[in-house]
Amino acid sequence: MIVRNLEDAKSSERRVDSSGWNSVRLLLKNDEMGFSFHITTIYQGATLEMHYKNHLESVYCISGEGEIEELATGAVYPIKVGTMYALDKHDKHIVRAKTEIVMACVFNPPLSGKEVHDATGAYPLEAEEISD
Ligand code: 9YT
Repeated sequence: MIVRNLEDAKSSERRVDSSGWNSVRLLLKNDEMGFSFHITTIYQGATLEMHYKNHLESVYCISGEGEIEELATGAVYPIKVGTMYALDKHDKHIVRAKTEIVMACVFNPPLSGKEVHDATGAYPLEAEEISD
């Protein structure tokens, strides 16, 4: 069994900081679950364009408010507490955070640890591992 606590993980290597967001990676590839599980905070006012070409992601909004735009269609969906979105077609998208947003995120295949977005808004398939 694997048991971890978000508050402990926040002050460990599991916390990754990037422009407009941070991600605390509670489960990673080396946990051998077949997915990774993160608690992501997007800062108020952030606009993030992403395109996970190598991963599928589902996201659940725990707190905060914003919107997601599906770039292929121009459709805009509100994000509020209880909203789930799944990027089942590796959908290119923009998240806009009206307030700070806290989200639970699952990635398949799992992230290794230290990934941040590249110039195309994607994560690489392989990255440096966190090994605690
Ligand atoms: C909502 C979103 O995808 N933000 C970027 C961070 C990502 N979810 C992660 O690495 O946890």
